[in-house]
Amino acid sequence: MSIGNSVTAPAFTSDGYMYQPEIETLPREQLAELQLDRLKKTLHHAYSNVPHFKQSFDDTGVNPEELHSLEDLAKFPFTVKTDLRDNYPFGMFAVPRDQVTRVHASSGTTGKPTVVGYTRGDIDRWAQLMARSIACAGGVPGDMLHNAYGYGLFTGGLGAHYGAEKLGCTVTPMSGGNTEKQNVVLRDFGANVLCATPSFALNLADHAEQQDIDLRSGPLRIGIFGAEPWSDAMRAELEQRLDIKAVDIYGLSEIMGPGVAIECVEEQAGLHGWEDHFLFEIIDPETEQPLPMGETGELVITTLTKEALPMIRYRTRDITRLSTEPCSCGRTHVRILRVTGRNDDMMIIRGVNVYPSQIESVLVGFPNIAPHYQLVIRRDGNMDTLDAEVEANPNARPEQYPAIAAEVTHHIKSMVGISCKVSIKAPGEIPRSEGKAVRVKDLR
Ligand code: DLL
Repeated sequence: MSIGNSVTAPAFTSDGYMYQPEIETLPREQLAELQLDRLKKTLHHAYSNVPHFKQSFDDTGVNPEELHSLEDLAKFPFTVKTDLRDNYPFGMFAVPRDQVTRVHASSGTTGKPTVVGYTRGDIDRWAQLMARSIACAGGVPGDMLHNAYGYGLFTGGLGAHYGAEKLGCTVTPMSGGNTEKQNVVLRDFGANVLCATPSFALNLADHAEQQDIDLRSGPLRIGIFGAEPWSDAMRAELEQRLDIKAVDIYGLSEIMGPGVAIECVEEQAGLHGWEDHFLFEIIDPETEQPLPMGETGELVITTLTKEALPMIRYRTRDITRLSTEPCSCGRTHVRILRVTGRNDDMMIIRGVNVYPSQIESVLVGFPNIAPHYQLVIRRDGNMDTLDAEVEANPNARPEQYPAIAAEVTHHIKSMVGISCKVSIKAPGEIPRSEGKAVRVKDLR
């Protein structure tokens, strides 16, 4: 397939409907053959069309021609989040901008977001993978699906939406927020499937009780929860309070969005990572060497079918381990065990990714504020809250503090997208570091 004048994209088939049990249960050797074929195409595509990849491959002394086995991928350089920032906004795209059907964005480590793009084919494959994921969670065509993932630059809303439509569900595009209205709609529309962050789902359950809405006795069967870490204890609580099966879904914008991996409803024990579209590795984050199957480390993902934004060995910063133990559902695709944390300082507050450095870059713009701050994360009921304690500049008068706090709150909301309670402290009140500054206190 030829895209534009000089750019060639590999012809990844975009076969109509999603549910392809033969792909999901393909013997692992055949899966590996498919991966190798697609990996070769992806490396060529990235090297020929993205200056960043040409440069980084050349600097490392590797060439796509030198990849003969999946193991050879370990010779290729990693891609990290700052590579996207350095090529902001569209410099990592492997197709001309006018071939990009949609963009999304996630938090960058500074004020600049990380921009990702999709061709029409990418959007179609994403919808298929999300449809496959919903089916893996137990959703069926005809289900009423209430989508409480945020619509907008975040990939959650539209990602789940297109997949649900592809599967043949009736979608309620609720987006986030409006807790009480959500519960009324959930009940009145008779949702069978709820897509939300787990913390928001718990919040919905809390409010339902206060609203005297009984979600347990309705037709709700399945919760598809992700975008933030959660635990088996939370699963048990959600399943009990909503009378559902709750499954974990994983994804990240740089790779695609939701639908990179999901638990099957049969076992609910580890997320099947869709290996016909992605290649998963675990590395030791210190030595950066691949670790054997089963060991815990950082998840690294290579895309195998992305046209607009191929990603080679993307360091997710997510800590987990993989398993190829057979699953009772019959799917052969690798299982990614629960992502329990990250090895960088990204916080996830009510499903929104936030780096302390993003807040800092807002604070430095204010003349009345000193460069001393602390972020405190608490759990209020089932929702996370973020407080910023910020020190005033000695020139600011105490009677000005409330106005400064209001202005900073407003800027953080509009620049970072998170509601954060700001309190202004007198000079000297924020504890000074005796080494590495402790910017974040997580009291959850
Ligand atoms: O959170 C995509 C998504 C939307 C996934 C809806 C699932 C459902 P980003 O905003 O780019 O994309 O954030 C990606 O969120 O690297 C993890 O640190 C974290 N994350 C996502 N899913 C899970 C999960 C979406 N199930 C980052 N468990 C990732 C733990 C998760 N962490």
